This record gives sequence, structure tokens and C-alpha cells, in this order.
Amino acid sequence: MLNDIAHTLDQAAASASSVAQVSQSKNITLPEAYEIQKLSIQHRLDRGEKLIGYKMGFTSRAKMLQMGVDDLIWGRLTDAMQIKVDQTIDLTKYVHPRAEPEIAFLLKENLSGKVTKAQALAAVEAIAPALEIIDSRYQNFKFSLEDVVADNSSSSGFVVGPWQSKDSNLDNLAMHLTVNDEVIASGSSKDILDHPINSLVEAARCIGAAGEELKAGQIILAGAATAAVALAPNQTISANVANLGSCQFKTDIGSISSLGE
Ligand code: OOG
Ligand code: MG
Repeated sequence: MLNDIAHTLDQAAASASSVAQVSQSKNITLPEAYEIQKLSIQHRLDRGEKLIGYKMGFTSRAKMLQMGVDDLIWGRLTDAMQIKVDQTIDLTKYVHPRAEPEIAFLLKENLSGKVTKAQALAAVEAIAPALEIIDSRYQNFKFSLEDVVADNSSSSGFVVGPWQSKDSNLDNLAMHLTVNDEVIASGSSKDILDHPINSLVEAARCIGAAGEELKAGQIILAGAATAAVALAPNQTISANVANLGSCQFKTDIGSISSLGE
């Protein structure tokens, strides 16, 4: 049964089509939801994609409020999800994409289980401003906690800006999401679990509890500081993090008749 759901969600992502929430027809537990996520991502790995990191979700109040979910979640990142700085994305490859400003960590050591903030930081190679493109495979971008976890926590794409020293100060840095040079959402690095390093501590704990390990060379997204913004054609979307810099991507001019559902 879990395998069937994993297959459906993988196909929905691959074909940019939406499906009904799992919870509408079945009661699944949170551990089952993570199992579905794993099975679903395995389909991608079987097609040749590589696991290159993890993302944390609902690490800020702004995100919890926007989506009506109030527990930390995590998902897997593959190489096919990475979008280059300044790349133009094809909107037909998404169901109803949204972008959100984040901070990324690059690891130089493995990290797993209960670690202190100092241990987490010691495992970091570099820090960067980042953007995540989330795209729920569920109709109307609506889901329960279990639904979104099964759907790889809405993970769809991400952009990582220039890597900066791991010693960069991450306290209370202003974070802005701009669309075509207009600031659409603003927050602070402090909005991410009071400090983004806490997100890395949580990633090590949650992913460790699932029997996996954050690995040297992997990228970990700390979670958005602001609510996500829906994408439309012909946009330039940037995340700007004070002192760390910025990164951006573009959307094509394509038709959006299929966006929304
Ligand atoms: C779930 C993913 C949440 C974040 O940064 O908080 C997330 C969603 O909002 O669809 O990526
Ligand atoms: Mg995110």
C-alpha cells in the first residue's frame, strides 16, 4: 500500500500533475508518511538521480501560519532539483510552484543524532543564501502533516547562491524575497528557529532518528524565513540575505493555463 502511494506521488511530480491528498482516502501515520517519502524518492534514485542533501520545513512561524501545519518536517534533495543561479525554469514542469527565501549549509563532516550547536557548526563547510521552489503535488496546495511529508515536504527545486565563510554571523540577518525587483516578503534569519544553526541541529536529530546521516558534501536547507510566494511567468525571483548576498532564478514566458490545478 505504501509503495502504491509512493508511486502515485512520484508520477505526479514527474508529470507535473496534482493528486488528491492521501489522507482523504487513507489514515497514514507520520512514520508511514516518511516511509512513503523514502520509497517515492527511491524511484528518482532508480532513474539515476543522486541524493545531495536534505531540506527542513516549517522552521519559521510565517511558514507554519501560511500552511496551517506546526511541526518540523524534512525532505530529500536530489541533484535534478538543483537550479543554477540565473537559470530560467519551465513552468510547465510544475503544478503550482512557489518560492521562498532560505539559508543553505554545505557540510564538510557527517552529522547525525543529538548534536550541540557547536558540533553542528563544526561540521559546516560554508553557508549561502538560497531559494527553495516548493510545489505540492496535492490539489490546491492543501495537505495534512502526513500528506506533505509523504510528498517529500513539497520539495521541488532549489537555488544556492555564492558560498560564504562558515564563520559568517547568522544572527538576525534581514532576508528578502523579491520578484521583478519588488520586495514581496521580508523576514530575518532569526525567524528560522531563532537561529538557522538550530535547523541543522534539528536536521541531524530528525534524519538520524530515521536511520540516516547527514553526509559531508551534502547541502541542507534550513527552511524559509517568510511565507512562500506563488510563481508566474516572466519573473525574476531573488532571495537576499544581509551580509551573505543573494541568488536568483527566472521563470519563462510560458502559458500558465495549467497552473493552479
Ligand atoms: C511544505 C514545505 C515547507 C519550509 O521551508 O518551511 C518548507 C510547504 O510549505 O509546502 O519548505
Ligand atoms: Mg522550504
